[in-house]
Amino acid sequence: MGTISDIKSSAQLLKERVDNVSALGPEVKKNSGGVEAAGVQVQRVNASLDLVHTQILMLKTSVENANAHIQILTENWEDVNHLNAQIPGLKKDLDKASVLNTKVRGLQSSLENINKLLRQQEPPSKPAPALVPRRCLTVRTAIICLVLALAASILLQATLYPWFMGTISDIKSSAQLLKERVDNVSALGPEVKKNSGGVEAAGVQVQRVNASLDLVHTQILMLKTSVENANAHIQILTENWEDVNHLNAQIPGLKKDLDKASVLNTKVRGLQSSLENINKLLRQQDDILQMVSQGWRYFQGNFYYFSRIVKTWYSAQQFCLSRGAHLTSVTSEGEQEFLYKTAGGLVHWIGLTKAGTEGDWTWVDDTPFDKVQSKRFWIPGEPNNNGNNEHCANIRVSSLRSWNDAPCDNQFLFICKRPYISAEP
Ligand code: 2F8
Ligand code: CA
Repeated sequence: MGTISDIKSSAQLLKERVDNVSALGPEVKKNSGGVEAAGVQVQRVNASLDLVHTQILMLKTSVENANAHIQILTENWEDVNHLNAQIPGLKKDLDKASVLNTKVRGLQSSLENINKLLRQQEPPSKPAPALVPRRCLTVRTAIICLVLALAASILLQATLYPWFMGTISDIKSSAQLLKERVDNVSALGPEVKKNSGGVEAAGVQVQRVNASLDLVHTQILMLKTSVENANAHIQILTENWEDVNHLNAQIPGLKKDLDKASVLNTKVRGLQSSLENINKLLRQQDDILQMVSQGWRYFQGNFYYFSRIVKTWYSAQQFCLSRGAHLTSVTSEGEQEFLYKTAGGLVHWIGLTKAGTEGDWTWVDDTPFDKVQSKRFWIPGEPNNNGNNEHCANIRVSSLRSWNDAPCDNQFLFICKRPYISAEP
């Protein structure tokens, strides 16, 4: 019995472990589905990241181009600023040049006037020298002075003019250079505008990409959590599967033990069944003994009570009813034999009476009356309804053919019959 108990315990343990593993099956399936979905999502995220990476590279290139343009513009602006710084000096030089120019023009005008005067003062004919010696001296002095002034003017003009012209040329060159630089800067204006718009759009896209990356980061964290959960479950499952493998190794031995237990169980069940039958029979015997002790007789599944007092047919039936019985019916030759022999030749009422408009014979316990089969139990010549008042039947003699019809109000001994119904199914 100890071995069987051990086997049962082991089988129970095995069942619980298998149940645990089975219970985890849907969870594993679910997690497996989650991991697969996570894999698909990771692939999608990777594809998105590739796209984002490509966009970032393009943006980077755009930003580098913009930076290069900005660098060029910055340099040009520096040149412009440098030139702007020179403008006040150049303006001063221009003012000076303008003043000098005005002076030169004045000198030129004076020179032209002097020349004009000289041409007008030349004598058409030779004057007498003796008459105008002092006046001639004065004129000569004036001429010398004028010549000296003219020479000085020419000298000054010859000296200053190249410097003025050089300065003006420099100013013109600088102005031209400045103009070109300003033109370059103006030409770069739309490009700068365009690049500025591109940089702003790039900024917006970078913000969007950052938002997408935040979302992707959140999803990756969620996926990471799911994968960690799945791993934890897989760990548990792996441990359980190790237990299952260990238990599986014990199964052949357990099966042999179970076969032995099964054989023993069959034998025990047989013994139990026999024991139950014995108990049932004992209980039936006890019931029968109890009825017999109260004056009942047992025959083929029925108890019979043979009265010791006489009663009319109806009163006898009432008595039987009070004992859970009826006046007896007779349905077989064996029963008939049992009844007439036990009656011992004394007249006993039985449960046969006329009923209905036709007055057919009827069993009082509702057993169907078989007229043909019952013919053999009547005393020859009976039932004769003697005196036209015989509507109840009795066993009159100790013989197979023992029935006689008699007046129901006559008092005779009687026989009750009660089927034996076991208290158990
Ligand atoms: O001879 C048969 C005849 O015998 C008796 O009557 C004289 C019976 N009467 C009683 O038992 C009361 C008849 O029933 C029976 O038929
Ligand atoms: Ca009769």
